[in-house]
Amino acid sequence: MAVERTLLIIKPDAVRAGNMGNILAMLEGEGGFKVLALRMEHLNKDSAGKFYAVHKERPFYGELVEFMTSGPCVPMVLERENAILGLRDFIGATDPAEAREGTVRKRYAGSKAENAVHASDSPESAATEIPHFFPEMTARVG
Ligand code: 3AN
Repeated sequence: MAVERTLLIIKPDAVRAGNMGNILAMLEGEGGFKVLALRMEHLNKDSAGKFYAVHKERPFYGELVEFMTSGPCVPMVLERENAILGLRDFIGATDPAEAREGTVRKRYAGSKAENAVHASDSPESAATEIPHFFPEMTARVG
């Protein structure tokens, strides 16, 4: 399996609840992900709106941008074998009620809207989401 890079964001709800350290420990420990870059940032509407532009037509877009700008979040670049799909599996389903036991969202997400973390869902998403926050980095390994 190929070594890949992906983007994860610890969302404002998880930062507010004091779960940033627990989530990082899960990612580095059980998850086996290597943290290549990380920053705490309070997003403005422009940055959050651009990041979630793919959801622009969805009914929850306004709410999503509002929530993502409600406090600081922690975007990071993670690297591992099969990092993209592996991380999606590790964080669990979007709706915590459907998330598998032991996943990040099962443990730390409160609702479908405030669900603790974001992770790139495909190589194409990782390739645009990584430089959105870390323009000096690419999704490509090596
Ligand atoms: P995922 O984050 O698992 O890729 P998507 O792509 O369906 O899920 O949704 C993107 C983000 O939009 C989610 N992380 C969540 O915060 C928010 N979201 C999804 N569905 C809803 C909903 N029904 N109501 C409010 N927010 C939602």
